[in-house]
Amino acid sequence: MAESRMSYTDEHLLTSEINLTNCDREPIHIPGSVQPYGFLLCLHEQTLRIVQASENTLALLGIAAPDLLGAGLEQLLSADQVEAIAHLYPTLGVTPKLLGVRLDKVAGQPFFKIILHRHDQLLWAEFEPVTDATTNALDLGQLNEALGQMLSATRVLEFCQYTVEQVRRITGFDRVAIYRFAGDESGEIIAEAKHEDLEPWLGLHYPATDIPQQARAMYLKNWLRFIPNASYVPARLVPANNPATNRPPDMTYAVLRSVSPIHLQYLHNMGSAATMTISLIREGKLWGMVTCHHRTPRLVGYELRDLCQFLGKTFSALIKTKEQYDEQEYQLRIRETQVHLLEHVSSSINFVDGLYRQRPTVQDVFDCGGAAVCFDGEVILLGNTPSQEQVQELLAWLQEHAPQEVFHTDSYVQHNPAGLALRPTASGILAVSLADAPGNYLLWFRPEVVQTVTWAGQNTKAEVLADGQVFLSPRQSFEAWKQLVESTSAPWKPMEIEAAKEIRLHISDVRLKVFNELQARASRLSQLNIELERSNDELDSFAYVASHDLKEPLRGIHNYSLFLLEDYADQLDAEGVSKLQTLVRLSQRMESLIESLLQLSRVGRQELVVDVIDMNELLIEVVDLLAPRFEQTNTTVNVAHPLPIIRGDQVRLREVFSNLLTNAMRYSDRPDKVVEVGAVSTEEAGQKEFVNLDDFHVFYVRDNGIGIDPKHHSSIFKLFKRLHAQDKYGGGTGAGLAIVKKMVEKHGGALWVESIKGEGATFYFSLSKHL
Ligand code: BLA
Repeated sequence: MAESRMSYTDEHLLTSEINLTNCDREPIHIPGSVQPYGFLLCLHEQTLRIVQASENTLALLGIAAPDLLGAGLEQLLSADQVEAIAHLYPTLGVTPKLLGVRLDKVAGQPFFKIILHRHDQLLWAEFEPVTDATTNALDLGQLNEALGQMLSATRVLEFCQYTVEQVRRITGFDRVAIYRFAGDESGEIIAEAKHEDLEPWLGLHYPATDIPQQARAMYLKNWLRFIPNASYVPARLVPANNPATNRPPDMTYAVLRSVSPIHLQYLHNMGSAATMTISLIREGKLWGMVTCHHRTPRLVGYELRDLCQFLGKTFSALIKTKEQYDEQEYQLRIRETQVHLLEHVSSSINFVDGLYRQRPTVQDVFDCGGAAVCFDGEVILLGNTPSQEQVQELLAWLQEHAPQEVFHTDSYVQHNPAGLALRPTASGILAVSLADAPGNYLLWFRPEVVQTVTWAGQNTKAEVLADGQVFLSPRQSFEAWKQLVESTSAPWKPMEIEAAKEIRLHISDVRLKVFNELQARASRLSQLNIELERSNDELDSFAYVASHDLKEPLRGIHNYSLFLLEDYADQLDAEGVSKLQTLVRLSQRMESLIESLLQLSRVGRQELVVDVIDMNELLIEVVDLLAPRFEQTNTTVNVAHPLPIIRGDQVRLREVFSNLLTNAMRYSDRPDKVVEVGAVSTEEAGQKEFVNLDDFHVFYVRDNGIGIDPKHHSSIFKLFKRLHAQDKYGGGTGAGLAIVKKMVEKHGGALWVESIKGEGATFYFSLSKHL
């Protein structure tokens, strides 16, 4: 074999030089020999003369290879058969075409299948004998059944299981398995159908090196690799080089291509005498392989292999949808758990409780070993996790080095050497920060893959070959792989990271809601408190006034005066009657005082009915309503239109204006009373210290009346506060301004006065713009 590669030693390695570290460089596409269960003829592409033949033609045909060189196919085939090949020839490429032939011209085994393809300037004719030993039954019914079952699967594992069962049923191999590659190209047996005597391989992992790169590349081009007898003696090509190119021909597409000796040794170690491997390809990448093994040599006919290849291609076309189904299912599971979890979070008084006190907990959301809820200095551990102390250290590290909202790694030790101690439980970490407050995190942990993987042949000893080289054994492979994946967990899927982000958002939403609610409650409470205080004040005054000053005398005065007027009027003089009448009037006045009180308490209790109000219209209405009294008192009312359109309670604001206007009209001695109404402009506001006009509308009612001494400016808004004799200036109850004040306050505003005694007064009130 070495001889056949003489001219290639510069570029390629010799078989004797191949070891564990350099298998990727073994030139397996140019082995210069074939597996001897068939023979190979390489014909010159143009002349169609045989330029190379495998040396086993002698064994299979009784003709020595050198004797075939220079001849055409007519040496072996009938004219019809040659004609048939000539017919196929123009359509030939790397995809093989099959021709069944009976070699009448030669002695020995008469039935052959010729597998034809064109590649590397040669026409390749590979002859496979069809013997009694060939498993060749091609049954369309079987195919139908196989496909039917495969198509009925929805999930990846189910699909794989059906596939291995069907391939085993069709081919009769002792063991049929599906070997799926991981991101690092190591692999795992995820489905298996086997003879009951065999040890199961299901779940075993093998390193990437077990199928070197160049072999993988070849299995992408060539969907089926068949080794019917792993203890064969290779049959060399004669001559070794293609005379036209002076190098060994590229056997990538040759089914008889001889196998790497190192792989044959591997098969031997596995106890396998025959294998057939079907590529499973997803979107141009080798997704996995169906590997078939037999304990004894096993010849599977070309058509049956073709059928298996067909199943492989069908599998390849469908695997994406099955994976998508699994992904969606996992996503759905995540979603469902997420929803339940968040329900707990929302319904718990303390949201942290919702994260771990009942199932599903945070840990249940993802496939992970454990989780931790870290909040306000407390760390709650769930499942398999690092210790409290270690998690605290991790939190400190996260705060310093991973300030982003979501941090994930499948190898924490690569970020922080101290992570080495955490690797059994937390090689992989997914962390979401919960709040601005430092140290608040949700953490998910994934263990080191090495801890979870069953390694093929983990316990077998390394073999030392005769030449002293340590032969790769599964044990060696494990060590090599272990170094590669040490401290690494299964990766976090993008959908998991997304879900973690969502959980984070939901939680902060919930917390925000709770916070807002608390705030709203707090402000409602403080509002209530203020109102309570106010109404307490008023209630106090009311209780006092009502019980001592009003209620008792009212009852007595009213009853007695009525009684006297009715029964003793004729016994009294005019003055007496008048006094009694005054008493009755007084009691009536008391009644109106009580009425005002009630009105005030109503204003305090009732909610505003907020509407959009055009203040221009509202004032026109108010002024219209009061017009007769204005006329009587010779009062001119000027409204400085335009007034703004605002939000507020129509009825209340009408009362506000009506009250203020009535006051303005009343408290004046002037014959020409003028009242001005308007809204404070930005300009005016700028000149004085006004409330912020961005948040408030400010209105004023200005009169040219008697004015108010500044010392009374705050007391005039108190209940029943009168500055003047009761019957002076129209004799109100003294509740008006208190009621106005209350209404304005209900609108989120304030009422105040600016005035100098004798020079008129301006009442201002503000109304919130955010009602
Ligand atoms: C090829 N290695 C292969 C193939 C498989 C495996 C399936 C395809 C050829 C075939 O059908 O046998 C590996 N087979 C497995 C694994 C399982 C299995 C993992 O059934 C699991 C149950 N192999 C090594 C190392 C080297 C190596 C260290 O373990 C290199 C030094 C080489 N493997 C190697 C080579 C081939 C190969 C060169 C290509 C064989 C060929 O097609 O010529």
